Amino acid sequence: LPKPAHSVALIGAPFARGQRRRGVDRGPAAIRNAGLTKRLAGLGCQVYDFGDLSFTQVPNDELYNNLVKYPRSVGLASQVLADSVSGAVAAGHRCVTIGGDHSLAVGSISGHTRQCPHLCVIWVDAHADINTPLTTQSGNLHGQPVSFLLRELQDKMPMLPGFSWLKPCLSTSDIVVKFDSCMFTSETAIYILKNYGIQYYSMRDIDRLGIQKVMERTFEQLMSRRQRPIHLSFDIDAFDPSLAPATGTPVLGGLTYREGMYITEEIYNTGLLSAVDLVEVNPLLGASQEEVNATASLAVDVIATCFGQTREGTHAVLYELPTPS
Ligand code: 4U7
Ligand code: MN
Ligand code: MN
Ligand code: MN
Repeated sequence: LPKPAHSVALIGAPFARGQRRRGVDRGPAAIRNAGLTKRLAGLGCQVYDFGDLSFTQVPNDELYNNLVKYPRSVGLASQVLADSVSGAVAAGHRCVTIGGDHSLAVGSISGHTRQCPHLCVIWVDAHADINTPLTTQSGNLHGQPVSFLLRELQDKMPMLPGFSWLKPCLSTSDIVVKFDSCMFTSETAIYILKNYGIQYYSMRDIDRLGIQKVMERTFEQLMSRRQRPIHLSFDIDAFDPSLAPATGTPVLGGLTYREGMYITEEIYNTGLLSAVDLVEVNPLLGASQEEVNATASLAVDVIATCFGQTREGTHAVLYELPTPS
């Protein structure tokens, strides 16, 4: 039987203060322009577009530790998003958050856990985003959201201004990270993932095991004891830059289109997807309009596949082949 049609809340989060490059706050508009609502409606979803959140710039938002940027603005943005996601899920919708940079996941995931405390997280990204404010090299908070969410890391986390509202809401066993362990930027991430026993799959693991095995093992770990709502946090830079060029921190050797679609098809097939973030589309970073369009339409494909779009295509059930008269 076809799965019940979803009622889907769409939340635009035009936020860029988790990183340095201008333009990622225009991600929501680019993704909407690529036809997201129409595609979801075409899949039988009832779409409730909550519009774009308005994020106020906190004045005198000084660096933390002379390095971490815009902590108060980032903390406030996630606080606002948390309320919005919590409200949408409480109203019975699946929740789609379109970004904006990945610091927003602090808000979307913590807000989601208010309604679904036993949720699990699948993090798909070129990066593990698990730096702490004390290990970050860049000072950009879009590289740190996971560390704010994990209970086990809290003794390593300083109290950042703007984050006093946040309670860590995940255990290390509640999350599986798929990322490209590119040697330049991920040694700290690898250390943290290993040290805390966080399950992760690198692109090399995907090469060795294949995406089907990786997904099977992911669900085995996250769902073995019981079925639980899934929060998918998808950074468009998980894809190879040839597919998603308009993004701020591209990494060579990312997901193929087929791997990306397989991940989201499998998540749809569980029937347990409860919220998805699609972040880091930056329309100012495409070398051409074609590159921007390709990145935005890939983002739409990812989200549509989370809600039932299949590569076999969908056809009317009572389709009748025309016959020559
Ligand atoms: B994104 C980085 F060092 N790890 O901390 C950092 F490579 O949300 C990149 O995944 C973080 O795009 C990328 O700044 C954050 C860097
Ligand atoms: Mn990310
Ligand atoms: Mn990334
Ligand atoms: Mn990025």
